[in-house]
Amino acid sequence: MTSTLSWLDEITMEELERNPYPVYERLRAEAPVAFVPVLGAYVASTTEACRAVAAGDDFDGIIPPAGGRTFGHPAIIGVNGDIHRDLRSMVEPALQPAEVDRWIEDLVRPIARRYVEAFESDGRADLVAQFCEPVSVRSLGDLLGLKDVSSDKLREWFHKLSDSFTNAAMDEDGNFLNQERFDEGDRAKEEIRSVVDPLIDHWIEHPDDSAISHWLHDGMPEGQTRDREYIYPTLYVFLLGAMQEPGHAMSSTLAGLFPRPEQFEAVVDEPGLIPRAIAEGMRWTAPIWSGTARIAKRDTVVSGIEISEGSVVMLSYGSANHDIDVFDAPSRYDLTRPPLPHLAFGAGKHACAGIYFANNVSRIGLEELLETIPNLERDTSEDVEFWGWGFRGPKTLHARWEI
Ligand code: 261
Repeated sequence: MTSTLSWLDEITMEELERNPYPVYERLRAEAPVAFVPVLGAYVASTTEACRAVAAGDDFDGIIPPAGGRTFGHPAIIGVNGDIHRDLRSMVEPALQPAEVDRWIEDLVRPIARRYVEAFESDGRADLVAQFCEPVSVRSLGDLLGLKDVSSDKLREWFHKLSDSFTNAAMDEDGNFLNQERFDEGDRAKEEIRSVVDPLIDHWIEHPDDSAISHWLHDGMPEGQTRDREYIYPTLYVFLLGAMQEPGHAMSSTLAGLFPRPEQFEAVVDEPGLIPRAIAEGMRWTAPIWSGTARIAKRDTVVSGIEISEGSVVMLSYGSANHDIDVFDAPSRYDLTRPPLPHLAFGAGKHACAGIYFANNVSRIGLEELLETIPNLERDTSEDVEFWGWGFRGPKTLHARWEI
């Protein structure tokens, strides 16, 4: 497969991960669906193309190649039909708004308070490592039943799985260019299994209220449980994306607000604006920037581009959210822009199942942070470096305040 636009041949993984926006601005203008050789796949870059591919009848879900290499089969993001229905029915009960509302306050607020209290008298912190990531992993970790796995270990796992999942670079023959970038992910999975296998052994005999225990038992005939090999790929999906992304949502929102002191202060003064601030943060820097894909079930046309049966199309939602046809001055974080729907949670049958949970973790986290440290400011002696193509957010976010 070759591309018709020769500049596409020059695109590298490194430039996409450092800053995908210039390449994607050109893609949106010249080729809203285009084959990108280094990815060995098509990318959809506009709002229209992403919606058509994500939610259209001509496409099925498929896990991107490096994701499949990382998670194995059957991961919830890569299956369709009956298996997909069963896996959605397995994860969805705990994530329903009416269910989440019962325990989200009691789960997340003490966690957020504990992490902010640990540094509030320091006058400075890296909010990514000391707040956003720990609050994100501890909240989901406790929900899943991983209470005895430290937050640092859960952070290490999602970073290693993320690095493996996004190791997308391919040669012309469709072989991965950086085999060794999978190694750390493989070691993380071994460690995950050594920790989670004994927990599963326990839950099989002694069901409890943890989500993983429910995954094993719910909807199964009396005396039977889902096979652990069937559950693990979807557990890896959670241990990556669901662990990482509420943290990205919080850190990108803060990074967007910091250079706009009047908007930052408006949010501190009126915490009811926090959900709006988070929605704009996720519009501005979609945490799952280009992490999911579809496969064409038949020859089809998207945004005027012919796609043949079997083609894999990456959904670059982070680019769709910067589509000038939808968002005015898209690269600007602006709390006051018209609150149009964005694509950070995807669309179609594989749209995010955790929207309500993730938004509430992020909301409660930022409420606690801003209430405790209302005079928070970015530490301008340190840079803010956003990184990532598959998943994107600030690598660090140094802040200071008067104590
Ligand atoms: C919970 C969502 O997790 C993911 C979503 C898309 C790609 C990889 C993930 O782990």
